[in-house]
Amino acid sequence: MSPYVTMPLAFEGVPEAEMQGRADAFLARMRKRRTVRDFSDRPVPRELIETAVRVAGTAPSGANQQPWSFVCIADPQRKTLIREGAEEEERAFYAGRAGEEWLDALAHLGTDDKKPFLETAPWLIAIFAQRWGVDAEGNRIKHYYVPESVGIATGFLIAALHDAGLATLTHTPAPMNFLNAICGRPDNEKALILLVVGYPREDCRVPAIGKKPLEEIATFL
Ligand code: IYR
Repeated sequence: MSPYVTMPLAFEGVPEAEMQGRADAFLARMRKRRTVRDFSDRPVPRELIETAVRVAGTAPSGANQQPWSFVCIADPQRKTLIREGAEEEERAFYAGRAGEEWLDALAHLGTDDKKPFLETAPWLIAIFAQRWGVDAEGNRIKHYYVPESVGIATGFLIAALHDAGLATLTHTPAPMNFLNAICGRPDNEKALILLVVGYPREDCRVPAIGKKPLEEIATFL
């Protein structure tokens, strides 16, 4: 067990008169985020990706175990392998594995089993959850609240990439086991999300959908 050691909180407050303006500006910025499926091949500097992953790494996590691995892929050969693996799963999914109810729920998004963006977009970030940790002697270390922790970190990552001026797609080919071999990740890690990152293609269109209003998503007691 590690000892409990403290340090001063370097809390950077915001002057009260500026708080609502800051909150409104952040909302306006986040409202511009859209999930994109038509990517351009315009390159994105690695440093931008590194910075966004550093933001993800600031997320809170169960027991501060930070049970995540972000595999950032620009290598065209690996991207091709990922496209092949994903499209194989997606063909089965759209051909019936999903079931009618699920396919009905997706109809308004216009998705299908073709995933050319997995080769076109400059970066893929495969996000792995470390279901358990491994210590120096190879013993298993229990990890806590893993899906919650990785979900929060992924939210930070998507927000950081958007704020930097990039587009993303939260892609979830299922199952994603094929990613472990391509990304060289061990068995204790499970791929949760494949984030596609880049610029939208000039002629990119997105589904005409909106977000629920506050009244529908929040209750104040
Ligand atoms: N993984 C498939 C299907 C899919 C599922 C959900 I839930 C979505 O919101 C979107 C797509 C695909 O990527 O096409």
